Amino acid sequence: MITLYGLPLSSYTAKVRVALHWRGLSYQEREPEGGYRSAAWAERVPMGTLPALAHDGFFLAESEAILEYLEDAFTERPLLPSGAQPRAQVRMLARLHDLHVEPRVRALFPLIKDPAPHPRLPSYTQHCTTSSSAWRSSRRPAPSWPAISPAWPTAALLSPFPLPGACLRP
Ligand SMILES: N[C@@H](CCC(=O)N[C@@H](CS)C(=O)NCC(=O)O)C(=O)O
Repeated sequence: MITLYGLPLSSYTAKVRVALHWRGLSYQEREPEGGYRSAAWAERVPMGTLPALAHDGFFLAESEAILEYLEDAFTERPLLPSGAQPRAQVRMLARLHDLHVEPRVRALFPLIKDPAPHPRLPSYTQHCTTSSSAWRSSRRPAPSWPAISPAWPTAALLSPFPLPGACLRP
């Protein structure tokens, strides 16, 4: 029995959801009882984050750790390619998502609630346009890239993204 604790808007949760679907595993998804800011959730996950996974009494937080657990526990349909270098490339993409893409996407969340144009939106849009072409031309390791996609959910999540830079930093 697998339970994914997550949120619809969370791309960290989406990584795990993609990995579960890729393997054809049946699971239920729900939000923590009382919400992820509750004291009960803090007891299970000290950082109070989502996603988390429960599997036959085993409980784990942190999306990358969960992906690696699924890779080890369900070996029939691996997401990681074989070979040290392709595996390292996929892990690099995962880090890029976790450390650089998601935090900048998250900085835009207030726009959902606030109908007024965000003062930094024009510079963000401009930056996305320029960094998108820069990403394509200089950062994508073209020869081996297709071989690893969609090897790891983050690779699939990340590939259409530009790599936003510093424009959303305060
Ligand atoms: N490193 C964590 C980050 C997870 C994360 O930040 N999740 C967000 C939801 S998308 C969250 O739980 N935010 C609540 C908070 O940080 O208080 C992972 O990869 O699972």
